[in-house]
Amino acid sequence: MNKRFYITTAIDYVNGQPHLGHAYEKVVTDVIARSRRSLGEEVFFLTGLDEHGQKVQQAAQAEGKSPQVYCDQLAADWQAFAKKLELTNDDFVRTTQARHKEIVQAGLAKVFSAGQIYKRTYEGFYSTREETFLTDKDRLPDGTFDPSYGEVIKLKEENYFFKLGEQQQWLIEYLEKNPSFVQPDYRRNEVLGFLKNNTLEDLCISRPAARLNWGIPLPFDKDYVTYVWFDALVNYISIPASHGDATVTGVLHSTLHTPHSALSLWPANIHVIGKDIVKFHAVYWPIMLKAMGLPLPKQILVHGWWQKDGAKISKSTGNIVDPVAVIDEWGLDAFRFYVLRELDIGPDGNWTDAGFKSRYQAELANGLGNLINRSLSMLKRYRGGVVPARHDELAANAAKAADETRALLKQNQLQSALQSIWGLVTRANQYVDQTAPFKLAKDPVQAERLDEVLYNLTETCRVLAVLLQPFLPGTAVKIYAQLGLAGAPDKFSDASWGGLPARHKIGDPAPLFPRKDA
Ligand code: ME8
Repeated sequence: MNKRFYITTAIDYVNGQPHLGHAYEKVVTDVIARSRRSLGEEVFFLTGLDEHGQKVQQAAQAEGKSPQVYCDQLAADWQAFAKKLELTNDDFVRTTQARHKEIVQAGLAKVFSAGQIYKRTYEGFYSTREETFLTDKDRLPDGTFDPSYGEVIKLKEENYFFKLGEQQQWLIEYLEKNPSFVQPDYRRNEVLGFLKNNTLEDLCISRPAARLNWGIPLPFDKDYVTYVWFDALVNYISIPASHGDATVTGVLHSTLHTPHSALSLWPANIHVIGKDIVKFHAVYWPIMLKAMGLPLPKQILVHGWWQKDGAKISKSTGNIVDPVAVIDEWGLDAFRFYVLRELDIGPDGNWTDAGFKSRYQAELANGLGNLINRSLSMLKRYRGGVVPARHDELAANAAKAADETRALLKQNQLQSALQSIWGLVTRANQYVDQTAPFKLAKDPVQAERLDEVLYNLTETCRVLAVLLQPFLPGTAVKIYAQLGLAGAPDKFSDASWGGLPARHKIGDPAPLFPRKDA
């Protein structure tokens, strides 16, 4: 059994509806998953929901529902959202599932018996809104706490803590020896800086059930539930365990998997996350895994945050982008294209409606759409839709785009890969202008030259479908259908020049990205 290329997104808090940031992270992960499949790897792509915690408990109460009913209703919306984005996820985790809870408890039991979890009294400040303990270090210069913490109360409470103190040094060394563990580099440097300049305080991993009962009970003390991160992060291994992954089940026994469907998944190849949760993934998660006796993930890939019109996305101020509304108006691939082309994985991005429309018009409608439509329409008009003999005038351009795209996809450089693919789109559009097939068609002496030009254009359209498939899957399939080709353009090796045989008959051209001139 081969180990699969295992890639995950963060699991989203179930309170509220999905927004642009959630959509972006999922699309990025989907493109990486699709591109690895196209490159011939077996992939397992996991996404899902983080359903426990005080906020969910309170939101459910406010709506007069049980937390489980509340989660079930929202989970249906989030699963529909994953479909809307045409994600190719292989599973969808919900942290309220038995298969997840079992592994959270097994992990906690293991770390507890290894002496890494202990109980102590905490006395200090507590933010109910953020469900978090605060110290004097969290105070602003004027002595108050940031308003985002809401009401801060004094609290004295016994809780369970996970020992982190002794773990700092090996993690620093690990990060130094494994530069690709956290990417991009500047995020890795931030983590290293944090570890070198701070002493890690032990992590509180529980809440008393009397105060918060919407959580997974600690296996060694039923009066407590697991606090969010020891629950949420474990989804990355609980789902492999539920698929019989031997690395995880060898350490954390699972009774809930079907042995004949066993997959080999752990360690994850990539955890895709946003910049706000780097510390949890790059510091706490490796320490938790080591304490459980499991290998670390290969990479934590950190993306930036989207703003809209230069300001924070926020429901309360109404500064939002509703991905579903954008998709309904412009199509899924236009949405996927804009977020991937506009923002590299790493820096923060800024959504503007004008920027979106401008990329749609210039790059999709006038660039790609126009190329495919005029190339296929000319083949139809001048040659009855029948592909002429092979000719290689654009072969080197296509090979360059394919080679660059392959290399860039392997490095998760999605934005650069799109730039390279658009290099080919631009070159082919130029080629139409330079060779002017509409003029050649008027001169019978030029018939052979027209055949050459039409072959080059039609074959370039086919290569583009293959290169675009991970990014714009629907468009790629449409291009294939218009070319009269069966199946999906989902094997990168099909991008080699010359795939279209002479005398093949194409289908019917139709605009891919209708112009919207309003
Ligand atoms: O943090 N732009 O859930 P979450 C880009 N449940 N990405 C954004 C964003 C924005 N404006 N806003 C949020 C959680 N995100 C935890 C994770 S993982 C074991 C548990 C990203 O719903 C954010 O950075 O608040 C995170 O990666 C993801 O959306 C889910 O955020």
